[in-house]
Amino acid sequence: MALISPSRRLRRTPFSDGVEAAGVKAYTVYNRMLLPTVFESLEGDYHHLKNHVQVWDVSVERQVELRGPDAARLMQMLTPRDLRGMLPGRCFYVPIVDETGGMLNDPVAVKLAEDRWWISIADSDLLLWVKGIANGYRLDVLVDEPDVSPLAVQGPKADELMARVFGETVRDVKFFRFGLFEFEGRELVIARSGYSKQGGFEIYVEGSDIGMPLWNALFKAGEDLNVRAGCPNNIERIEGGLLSYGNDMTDDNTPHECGLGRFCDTQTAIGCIGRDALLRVAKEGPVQQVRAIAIQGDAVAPADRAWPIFGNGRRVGHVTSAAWSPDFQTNVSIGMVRMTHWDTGTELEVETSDGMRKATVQPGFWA
Ligand code: THG
Repeated sequence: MALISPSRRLRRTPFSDGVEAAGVKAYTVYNRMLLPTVFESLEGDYHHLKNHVQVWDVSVERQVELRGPDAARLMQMLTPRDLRGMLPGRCFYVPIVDETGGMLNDPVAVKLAEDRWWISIADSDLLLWVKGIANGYRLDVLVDEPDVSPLAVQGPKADELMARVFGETVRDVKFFRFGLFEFEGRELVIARSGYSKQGGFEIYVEGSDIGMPLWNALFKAGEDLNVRAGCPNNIERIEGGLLSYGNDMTDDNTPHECGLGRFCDTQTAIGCIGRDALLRVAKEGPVQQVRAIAIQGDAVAPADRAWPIFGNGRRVGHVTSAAWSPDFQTNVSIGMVRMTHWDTGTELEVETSDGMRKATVQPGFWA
């Protein structure tokens, strides 16, 4: 692949200077912003993430802020997950659907107060959809993108590093909840969450000016913990079954096809724009669904397009993400598979960029 040409359209982040100084080797583009993908190597980063602690510039997880009396009403219009029981201080993983029940995004909703929410978005222009709804329904709510850039601290030593910078009480933050912690006189939202299965936190850095001071403080405090700059790791996230919007799902998929049925309460999510459509598809059940799939043979190339899946010689789906797993000693992948072939243990063939490979449906996260 050729290099990415820098320009103003391709936004830098408050931490880009630190990311560059740390020797970033590759970027992807996400929400029109730079997202690092490799520092040492995909496998080197993977082992380090599982054993130590990393600081990730995930500024690309842009926030859509809802502020005003109709904020909660608007939030419920966007998702089939019932938000009535959600208290301030909580984070919810929420499918966002359009009027056909198609997935528009799979963000984390952060409830700051009854009338103030952040939607921490995956890679699609959700701001435009939300602004359109707020204005079309004449809701009393302000919708914009604040100067908030998440910085993730992930890995088994994340608690130790965070306690050194923010104090011991940060250890008490529970999964998918947040607290307010001070840094240089500013209150920051810190949640126990992040796009890995290794545990850790996400700091919602409010104010670009404190980005590099915080970055530097974390690296200084973690010298003896072998802290490194890292990024969402494609091997680790496929092993862990974390979906990637635009890769593993698009607006052609319902949440049920994405295995996100457990985050839908379509019966009681009154006001959700896709509710009628989802009530219909939920009754029938999906005819295809995401699956973890082991692909035999040596390391495959990254899946930069959908790889057709065949069962008994017929097309039965496609692989959407794949990587060689050093720990599992096989290629791990995520694919969308028709119901006739989605049972655990089903033998398949995948037409990878490196030719046809045998593959097997794994027990997993969504079955
Ligand atoms: N954190 C924040 N914003 C984000 C992401 C994040 N925006 C983009 C992207 N990631 C959104 N997608 C996901 C996908 C999975 C999870 C979070 C965001 C996730 N899932 C857990 C799981 O599936 O095991 C837990 C879900 C739950 O139990 O609620 O963490 O990572 N701020």
